[in-house]
Amino acid sequence: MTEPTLTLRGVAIYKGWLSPGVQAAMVEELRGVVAEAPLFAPVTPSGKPMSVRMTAAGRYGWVTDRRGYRYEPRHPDGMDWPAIPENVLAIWRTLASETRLPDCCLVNHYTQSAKMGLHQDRDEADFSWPVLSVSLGDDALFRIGNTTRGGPTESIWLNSGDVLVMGGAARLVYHGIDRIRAGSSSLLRGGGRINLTCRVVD
Ligand code: MD6
Ligand code: FE
Repeated sequence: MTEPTLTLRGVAIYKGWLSPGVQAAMVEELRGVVAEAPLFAPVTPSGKPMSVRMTAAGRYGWVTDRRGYRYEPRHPDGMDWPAIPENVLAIWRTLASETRLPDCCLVNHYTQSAKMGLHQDRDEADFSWPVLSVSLGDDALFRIGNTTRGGPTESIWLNSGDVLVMGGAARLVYHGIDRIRAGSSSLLRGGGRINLTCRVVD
């Protein structure tokens, strides 16, 4: 059994899980993903532009636009989503499940001013599967709340190479990114942060 470095409100956090070499290899794999399925600027159902840019890999990608939040089998430009990178699947097998692989690896790109409001990941069919996330590049202040809106929250800085698993009673906790520490990592040419979230969708 692999023990997390710490558990915050039921969220398992594996600090420094990925070596610098694996992080660099993953960035190369992600360059391939983005070359096939370009980052796009999503809009919330109410019409508000999000500050992150997004793409995905796997059988499904998570998208949002005026028609709502949902999983789609194709990129908004019409192409299939690329395969989930092997280095990402390897982390999933070790920390999430060996019996089922994720259907979606959502890729979020943050510039220095980007953030993500408190939300639940709840567009999947079966919440018994965990969501696994990987942080690459600049540090991010991650906030974790409760399974209902409101109430106290706690925050932790996520660094490049950290992996987090949201499962069990913590599967539906509210969470978000308050800010990015620009220039804190040299992993990504041009700076910024990439967050990957892997999910079983249907
Ligand atoms: C981020 N993460 O780290 C945003 N969702 O940029 C998420 O929204 C997230 O880290 C579900 C599970 C783990 C996560
Ligand atoms: Fe999330």
